[in-house]
Amino acid sequence: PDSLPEGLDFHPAFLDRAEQEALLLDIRDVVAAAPLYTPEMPRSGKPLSVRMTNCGRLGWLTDRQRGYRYQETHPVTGKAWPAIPRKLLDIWQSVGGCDRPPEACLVNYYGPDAKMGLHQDRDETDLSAPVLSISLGDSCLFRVGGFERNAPTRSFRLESGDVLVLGGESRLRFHGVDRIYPGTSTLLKSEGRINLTLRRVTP
Ligand code: MD3
Ligand code: FE
Repeated sequence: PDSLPEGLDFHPAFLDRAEQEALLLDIRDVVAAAPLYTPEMPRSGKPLSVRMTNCGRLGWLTDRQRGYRYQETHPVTGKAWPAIPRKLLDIWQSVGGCDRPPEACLVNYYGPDAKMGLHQDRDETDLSAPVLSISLGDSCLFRVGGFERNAPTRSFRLESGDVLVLGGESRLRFHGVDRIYPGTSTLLKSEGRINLTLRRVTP
């Protein structure tokens, strides 16, 4: 396979099965306090196929009226986001390579037919900090490109327990999730994939 672009630090099977199960219990608590909701595209209001929630001081969201942004409260309940579980802070400490703690953890839930189009992550004021991604449940086909939408892309699979750290110039690469491979993991009680994305938002 092709080597990954500079700035992508891939840790396959970083979490063993017991660690994935323990982390999943923490995420179930987060979702109990801050339910998954369906985000909408700015202006069109078209629903995303991925359902989302957050933990941490700030959460990323999008809706028709106000578009992409970070805010301190859940868009449906109006409550503050729950705290980031300690296990996630520990993972950030050990492989994130950033001395300050993450401020936001986006929880993405992909059902068997969900996907995420090619995009850049640029809603954070601090683009120097890395982004750390953890995959749980079914595998997906992930795609990473260059710094313009039409640049060539490379695809690879992300599997349950994999950790990906995006730093340096790669922080602004286009990326997306082309498809889920339903039934490739027994971690979740049903089909689907959870991705946790830890970020700093403010300088
Ligand atoms: C590569 N999520 O929430 S995380 C997102 O699997 C998002 O749910 C995907 O993209 C998911 O914004 C991918 C991995 C990721 C995150 C940021 C990146 C890959 C990246 C930034 C640059 C290049
Ligand atoms: Fe992204």
